[in-house]
Amino acid sequence: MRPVLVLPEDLVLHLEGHIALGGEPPLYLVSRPALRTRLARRKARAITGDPEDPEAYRRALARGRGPLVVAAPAGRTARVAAAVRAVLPDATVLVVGDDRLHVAGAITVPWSAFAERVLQPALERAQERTRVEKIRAHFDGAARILILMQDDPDPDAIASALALRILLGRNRTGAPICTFGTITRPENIAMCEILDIDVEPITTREIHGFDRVAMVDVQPSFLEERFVEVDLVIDHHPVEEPVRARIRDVRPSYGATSTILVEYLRAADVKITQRLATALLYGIKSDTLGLERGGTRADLDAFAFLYLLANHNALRRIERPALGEAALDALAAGLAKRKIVKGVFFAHLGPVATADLIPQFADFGLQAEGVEWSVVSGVVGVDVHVSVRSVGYVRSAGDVTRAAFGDVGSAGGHRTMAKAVLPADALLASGQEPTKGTGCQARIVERFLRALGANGGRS
Ligand SMILES: [Mn+2]
Repeated sequence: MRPVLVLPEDLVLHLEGHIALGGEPPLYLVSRPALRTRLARRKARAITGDPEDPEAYRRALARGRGPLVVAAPAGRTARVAAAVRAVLPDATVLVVGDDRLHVAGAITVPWSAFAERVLQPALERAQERTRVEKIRAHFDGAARILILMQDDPDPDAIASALALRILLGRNRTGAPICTFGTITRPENIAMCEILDIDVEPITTREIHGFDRVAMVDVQPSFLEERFVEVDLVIDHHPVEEPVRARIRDVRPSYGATSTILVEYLRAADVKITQRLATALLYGIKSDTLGLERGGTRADLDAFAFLYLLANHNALRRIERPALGEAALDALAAGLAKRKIVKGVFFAHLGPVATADLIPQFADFGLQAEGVEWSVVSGVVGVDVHVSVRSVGYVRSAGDVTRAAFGDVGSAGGHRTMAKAVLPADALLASGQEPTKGTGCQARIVERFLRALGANGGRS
């Protein structure tokens, strides 16, 4: 299985011994003595011979069993590769040549791959670097920088804010991470606690205490507050109104703002700590539903890069918030009274202390054997919350949920996840028959199955 690399002569000239295959320096077979001398000067092992002559390979093999690099004279690459295949039928052969090159039994690398895989990424990286330099220059010398997120910041915003602060070389005093609202989702609160990220509330008045304003994962027009001047906007949401900022980087094709920040950090050679990697990985994961929704090649690259650096124990603790006694009781009761009808898992949790228990349990419901849908409900104050999950290859969860509950309250969602919030009174009174004896769950089962239709929601 000796590896043999067939390269055009002039490329070998440029590489000058910079090839190590599997850590082993290769033996070069070249036809021109001048090239052999040049390689020898670089301490590379080289022999001369006609690369289409079997005798040359016999001599090469006599020098050991390591990898072989064959320098093919101009225009003879394909013939040389074919000769290698004939003399060494067991060898792994790789040929570099023009885009039409095809050699049976060999792997070919076309010249265009050099542009695509080497030049293009390097060019993109260089561009990101220039962008980072421009941003740093603009924020340089500012005493206090405001890093602002949306009103109920999500993991993508929080991670992006932290990354920007680090990119600018600031700390929590010099560049606080702020919101006009508060963080509500338990996972997001857990993220800040476990990763020690401080998110501070801010009022419109306090904005004047800052020299520069940067927004991440949000655009000025999305906020009610009006800004005289925004210095920087980094976001991936579609642009609704022209973004008014000194520097803007809005990439609607990206699945997460965190991905943009990862590209910045990598281009600027900023060390990404385990804590920052964990935050950014969670940011991309939650915004793209684990790369299932809206994730692009860029998100995938950033994800793979962060995956190796992140703390997966911390991530697990963030994604699965601790359940208290009351939550466990609600889940036990819901599980005991579950109903599985026509491939739909139904569970009603009754009054719950935190609304997020409902979607969490809905995810779990999908694991029941033979189930394609999970519909979990619970009472939050005067409302009934319904979380719907589907396996994905059935009708859109958003459509079915809207059809089932849209006339009673707000309902909607996307392909595999949907939600409805219904006033409990209206839900109970909404049946055509007298509602006596039928509680929330009966109404939900009846409505959902009707909306799903006779074929169980198969599209
Ligand atoms: Mn986002």
